[in-house]
Parts: sequence; structure tokens; C-alpha cells
Amino acid sequence: GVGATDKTQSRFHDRSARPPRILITGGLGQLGTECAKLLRKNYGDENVILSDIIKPTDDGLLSGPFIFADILDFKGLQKIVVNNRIDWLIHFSALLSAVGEQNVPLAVRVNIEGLHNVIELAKQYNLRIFVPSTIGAFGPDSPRNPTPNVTVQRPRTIYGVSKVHAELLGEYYHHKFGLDFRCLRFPGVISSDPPGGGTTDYAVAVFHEGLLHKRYECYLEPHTRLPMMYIDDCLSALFQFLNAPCERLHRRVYNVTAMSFTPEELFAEVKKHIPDLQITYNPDSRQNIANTWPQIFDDSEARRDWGWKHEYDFERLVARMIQDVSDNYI
Ligand code: AKB
Repeated sequence: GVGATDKTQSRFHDRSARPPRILITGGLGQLGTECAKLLRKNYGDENVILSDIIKPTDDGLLSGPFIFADILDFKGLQKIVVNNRIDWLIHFSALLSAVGEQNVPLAVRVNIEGLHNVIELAKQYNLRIFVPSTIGAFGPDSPRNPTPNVTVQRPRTIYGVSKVHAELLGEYYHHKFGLDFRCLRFPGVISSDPPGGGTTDYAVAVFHEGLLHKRYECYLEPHTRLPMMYIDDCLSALFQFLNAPCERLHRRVYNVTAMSFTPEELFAEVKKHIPDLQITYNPDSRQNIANTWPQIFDDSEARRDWGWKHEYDFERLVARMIQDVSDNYI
């Protein structure tokens, strides 16, 4: 698994001998709880504060502090950072691609105004700040096969527009003010915990629906190829990148991925585990989003600069998901 291996270099925060104190926003989304587990294992439970505006349903899943934090309330954020001596901020709050299109004004507030708050906060208190970006930060004018680290970005969703905005603002604050801004563009992230409102969600839903009901109706066409990765790889990329020394970083925004597949390819592999699985296709507006996104994501710069390497390939990912979903949800 993931975890700090080189203790002298990466176990602790480079500015002192103590571990960093970390605040995670949007902590109850697809990535937050698992991310907190990994960071707590490395830095201690009490040093990683998970936050959200929603109430956790099962506190048993949380091994350390959980607090209310509204990213639209700047003073509230200041108070949390000061009172808890925060060093690093991991900013997961966002409306994803499909749900963003359903409520653009809310997406503008959460994804753009929220980002303004956390980036100012990070500047004011000298925090290292991580913001995830996405394959959704590309659009119909971007090369799709492969999509390099630096290329045309003209996304057609509010989610994509807000992520390009975050990338550019973060790079700008880095150059202008020396802010330690770090950003990874993730592909579709696959975990047994359900995501909320993305275009790549089908690749999670098929495991839940398939194991429970032996059938799944897919909202994307069978040949829609998209980049994907398993959550453990996503979080180990995040961990490794957060701990990479500044000299290794030739840029502040990197593509990372593990594989690409189509619904048809995924379902064929899932059927090896669930032979009586019935698949139907009923494409909706999410197809139009997927049509403008990368098919093959070029993450060679991350691999070269700070040693990014995925562990889960396609077959391993499917086997692991069957296991995870059976253990936790069936
Ligand atoms: C989405 O589909 O919106 C997200 C993403 C790829 O950023 N999963």
C-alpha cells in the first residue's frame, strides 16, 4: 500500500520536525474519508481534520477530528486555520461535472468563489494547498488521444471551467506570491464509496447495481473511452505529490492516470465475476460531456518529475472493486 517509505524525506513536513497539520474540505465526498485515513496513518489521527457542511452518517468511519467548515465563509475558515495551527489544506469541495450542469449558479459559488476563499486563506497563512483538477478541464478543442500536460483547454462544463480557473489562479499565486499550490488532474476515480454527480460514475455504479440486481443501465454509449484510476492510486499520487520536494516539481499542475477503458470493455471484465449480468444502454446528456473529454491521458511528466507510478491495472481494479463492494455494501 500507500504510505511514507522514505522516512527521512517524506514522513514529516519539511519546515520542521513535527508532522503537518492538515485540513480537508469537502471531506465527506468520494475522496475525503479515504484520504483522511491515509494521512492519519502517516501523520497521526489528531493532525488531520476532516470538514464538511454535511453531518457524517456514521462516525465510526472517522478515526479522528471532524468539524463543520463552510468554504464560502472566509472568517470561519480563518478561525479554523488559526485555532488548529493548520499547515496544509486539501480542498476537495466541488460540484462535479454532471451535477454542476444542473445547477450552474451553485457550481459558480462552490467551485469558483470557494476556491477564491481557500486560495486567499492559503496565501494569508502560508499553507501548502492541494486542489484536485480533472480530465474535465479539457474540451472539444483539446487533443484527446493522447492529452498532454500542456495543451488547449476550452472545457464546455461549468465544472471544467472552474477547474481551469483553479489551475490558472493557483499557478499565478505561486509565481506572484510564492504560494505552495499543488494540483493533480485526476481521471475518473473508482472506489466502492459512491461518487456524486460525475460523468465517470457509471464505472462505480455498475459494481453496485451488478452485484445487487444483476443488471445495469448505462448512460454512456458502449465505445466511450475515458481515463480512469482506482482510489488507492489516486490517493497515493496525492500523498507522493504533496511530499515531493519543490525542486522536483517542474510545474504546479500535473496529469495523472492509470488506464483507459470503454463501458463495453469494463462490462466484459465485470461479467467474468458476475456471469449473469445484464447490460442495457440508454445514453443521456452525460454522453455529450464525455465526448469532449480525453480518451488517453498523458501523465509522463508526473512519472518523470516526481516518480508517479500506478499499482492497479484494469484487471486488478475490477477484481478489487468486486471485493470491496461485496464486503461493504452487499
Ligand atoms: C466527473 O466525472 O465529473 C469526475 C471527474 C472525472 O472529474 N469524476
